[in-house]
Amino acid sequence: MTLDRRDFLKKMGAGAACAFAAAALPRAATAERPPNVLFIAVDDLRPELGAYGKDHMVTPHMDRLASEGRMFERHYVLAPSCGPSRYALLTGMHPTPEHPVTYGNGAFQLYEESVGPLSMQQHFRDNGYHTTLIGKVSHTPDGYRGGQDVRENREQNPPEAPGWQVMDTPSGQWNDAWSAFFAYAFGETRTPGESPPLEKAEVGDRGYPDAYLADAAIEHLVRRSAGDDPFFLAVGFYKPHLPFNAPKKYWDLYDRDSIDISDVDPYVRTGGEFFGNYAHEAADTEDDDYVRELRHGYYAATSYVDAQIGRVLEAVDNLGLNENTIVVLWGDHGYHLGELGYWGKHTLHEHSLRVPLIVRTPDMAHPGESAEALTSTVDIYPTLAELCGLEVPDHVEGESFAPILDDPQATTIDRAYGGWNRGAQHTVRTDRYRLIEHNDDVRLYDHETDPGERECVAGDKPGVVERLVNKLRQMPGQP
Ligand SMILES: [Ca+2]
Repeated sequence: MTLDRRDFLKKMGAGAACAFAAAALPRAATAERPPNVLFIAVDDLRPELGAYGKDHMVTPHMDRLASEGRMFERHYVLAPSCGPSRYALLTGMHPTPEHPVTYGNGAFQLYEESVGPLSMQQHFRDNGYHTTLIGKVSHTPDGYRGGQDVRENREQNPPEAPGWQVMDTPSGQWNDAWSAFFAYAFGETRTPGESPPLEKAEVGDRGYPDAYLADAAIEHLVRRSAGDDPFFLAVGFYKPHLPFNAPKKYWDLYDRDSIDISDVDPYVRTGGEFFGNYAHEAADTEDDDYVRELRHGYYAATSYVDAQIGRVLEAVDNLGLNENTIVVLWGDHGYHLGELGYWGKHTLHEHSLRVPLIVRTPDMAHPGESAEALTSTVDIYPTLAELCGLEVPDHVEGESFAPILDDPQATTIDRAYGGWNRGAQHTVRTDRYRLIEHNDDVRLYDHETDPGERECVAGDKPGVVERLVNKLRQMPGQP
């Protein structure tokens, strides 16, 4: 895709060309037109990218975005699962015991029951933005209601969360969004309990669905760049979510034998996902070759989705949208690839809650300098609202981190919260510690000495425990 913005401007007339010929627009909204937002969600993406100091990874496009924007070293999601994490993103709210559903994948039911708050996309739409969803932005892979048992005519269902003017998720050779979400090559999809958790097929990029999502995103960028209204375009890629499938050329970027598995611990337990949905047994995790193969698959799927993100960012460049488009890249939660003996995401450890967040604004101050400050996913809604000149709705519980975009040394919050298991488990992360509370069991980890959260030090630090338990009680939405 090498469409030039100037070609569009010719069609639009000289007046528009003059407006866009101005020097870089200020970051905040201008009188003429507020900035566009391109929001890229990546499913189950660990902060295991070259930009995050993981030199074994081949992720040049996300790395480049980080070099041009602000990379957040310590961004935390609210829950270790797709639905609740994305619900917090789109509402700006913490999970709450008042609505236990907000801790689980059914979080978006709240909209169905008409008690959902004003969504981020609805707020942008109400303020003159054209809003588009492509792929997995809320919980389902196309944003329509309906679980895996609903595969046909999904577009007849209402959206999971209101506010999208356009919902356009191509499913290519897989015919429906759920089949595409669990895609194997050649139009195949997952058979629960039987399919392998990884695949290396000799196919091109369009051998898997994320290339189609990138195609759709590029098409909408072209269309929206010629439109009169600012746009809010959200694109949700499927990989590296299980199954760890990718074209062979992305597997070939890594040498299996050199994949480090020294931080893989003996099996303790696994998420139901590996067990229930794929031909995976606990005993397999004692096999170093298999463990290396799983990590290899995750890395290949990450490089594959990186390439698709690169195509979308290239279109942003080629269309001349950089000067008035905010780009956000966000992972919906992390993942244990054997750390602490766990395979999956459903824990409140650092591995599950820390994710990549990269924000690039048109007039980025100190581009390429990363920020160490804590930020939380509930902070994204108020940040984007502020950057685009919108009021922050009263229900939003996050705090704008726009000051960190101006100054990478700035701080905005001193804690990041999380919850899981219908409210039975909570966590708070501070600059130095993580505390996890599960009923009467309280665990404390000291990141100054133990970044892998391997040793509970609650017994040694009762004062810290007391302080952080009190902090946890201040989590918004708690009784
Ligand atoms: Ca996810």
